[in-house]
Amino acid sequence: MTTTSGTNGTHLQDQLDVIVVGGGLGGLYTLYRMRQLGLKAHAFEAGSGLGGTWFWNRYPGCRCDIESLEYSYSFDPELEQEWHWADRYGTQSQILEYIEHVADRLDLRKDVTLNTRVLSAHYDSAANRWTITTDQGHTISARFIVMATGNLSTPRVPEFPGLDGFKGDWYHTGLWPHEGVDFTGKRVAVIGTGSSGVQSIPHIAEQAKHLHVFQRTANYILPARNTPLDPERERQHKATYRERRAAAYETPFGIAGHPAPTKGALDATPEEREAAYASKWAQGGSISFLFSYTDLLLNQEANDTAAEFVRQRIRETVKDPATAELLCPYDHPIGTKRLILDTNYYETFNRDNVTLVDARKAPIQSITQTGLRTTEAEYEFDAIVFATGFDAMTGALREIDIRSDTGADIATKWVDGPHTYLGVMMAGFPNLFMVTGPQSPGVKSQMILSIEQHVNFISGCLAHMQQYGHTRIEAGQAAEDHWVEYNNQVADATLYPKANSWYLGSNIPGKPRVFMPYVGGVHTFNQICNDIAAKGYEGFSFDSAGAADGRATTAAAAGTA
Ligand code: N01
Repeated sequence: MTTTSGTNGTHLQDQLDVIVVGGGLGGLYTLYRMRQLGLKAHAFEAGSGLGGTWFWNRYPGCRCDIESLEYSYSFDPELEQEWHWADRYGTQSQILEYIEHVADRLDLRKDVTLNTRVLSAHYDSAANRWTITTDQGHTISARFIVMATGNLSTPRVPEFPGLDGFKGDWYHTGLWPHEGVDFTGKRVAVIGTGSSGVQSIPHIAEQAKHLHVFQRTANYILPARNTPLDPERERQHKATYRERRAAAYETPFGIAGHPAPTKGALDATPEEREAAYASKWAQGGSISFLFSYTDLLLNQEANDTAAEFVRQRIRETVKDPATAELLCPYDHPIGTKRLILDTNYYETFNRDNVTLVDARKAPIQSITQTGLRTTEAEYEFDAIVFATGFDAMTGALREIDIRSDTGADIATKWVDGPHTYLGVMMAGFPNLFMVTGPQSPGVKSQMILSIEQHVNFISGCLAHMQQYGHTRIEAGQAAEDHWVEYNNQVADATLYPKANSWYLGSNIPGKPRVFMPYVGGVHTFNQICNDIAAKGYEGFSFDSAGAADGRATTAAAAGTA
């Protein structure tokens, strides 16, 4: 057992106020905010470097689908003025460089232990402390624990029989080798056509002798139209950065600069619709496309008009009609899975060295020593790339043995899907916070804005506790139940649940099918959080050094939203 940790060799045991799990964008901002409260916080990160998603996902073509000027921290006005983004959409290496710069600027590295995976987190109610164990043998405790574990941080390779015996090389996009992979002259398979597959396929196709793409579900893919960042656009954006950041909180996706639509698709003529979609298509990006009309995510008939527009673009681009038709999505409404932005994806299927395989008609049965077998055919490959996604939103938390001595454990609590209050806390787990946990808008928003919003809310809770001398905070059961029900109602009023997506957990066999993100919008969520804070953190219970605090605990039973 080790009780000493920290890259600076600090003796942490019994000195910590806050354990932070994760050294990505959420973990780093948490460290910064905890310091501002005068709390001693330390983060544990499984990777050998900082950056979370942007540390691990190094596959060729990896790039953010939110524009660089938006996808950045907003808390430091000088930083946002000083930092120069090279491209309209940041590449993985550009974003990682930015994160590392922020860590250095704020001197955060000394409070992060790398190469260390947290295995368990147990709460001792008498001591009112959380104790973690790690795969490096640490046992460390603190008063609070903040899970900044990410939503797409648990890569999953489907359990195909035979993978162990494959004689070639295989990779998962979310665990890409740091030294890169050279596919030159190789026969390659890519399995999966979500964002990771779509971004990597054009690059792999340029190198491979032959590339087979195994597609189970066709997706809606819009052009990114990435370019070097236009200096005039950067200047204008930076001149109004503060206003833009504030305005982002008033929008559904946490991204300003996209005028909200004012009419429904079915109120427009076919010619008007075509012109509207074509203009958004030419601009590039997904938010502006979804903002063409008010009802695209609410009304199937309206949605069909946008979906057909995209299918027409696919048919225009892909020369072989059969391949084009296979690439056309029909099985879910556009926008109900994460919209994908591409550069040259559809064009890639015009190459002689690329073959699209219908893995729905003929599912992959097994990996063989020399390739893979579907229900229809056998293929030989030198390398297989699994772009098969993640156990999203709940996977990283469920991998940690989180329990309390009062009987709560996360495996039991979430057996039928996640139960949280605001995605920030869970009844039964005092003093444990989540950053953009399930049932928060995180993945349905500009992620960094949601991280900041959540961490600011957590900081507000802790400042409130400092002010009133509380030592324990817990989500009330009634408030949590109400939030879960409300979350489901909001999702059910949209078309989102119609798609088999990782939002629903449907990509993981056996995972409960529950729609996990909050889709009421950043603007609504932020307002709800502000109202809850203004009411003394309504829905949470507090007590002080073991003695219940009447003022706060009475507020605890109330539901919200
Ligand atoms: O994963 P996915 P991802 N046989 O789950 C297929 C973010 N992200 O890593 O749809 C055959 O979307 C699966 O098929 P199906 C972004 O939020 C952002 O691509 O389940 N195929 C699907 O095609 C994104 O949404 C960026 O039928 C199998 C694919 O694997 C999220 O991460 C970049 C299969 C998985 O797609 C996840 O994206 C990258 C099987 N047995 C990621 N099992 C940007 O910012 C699974 N599949 C741009």
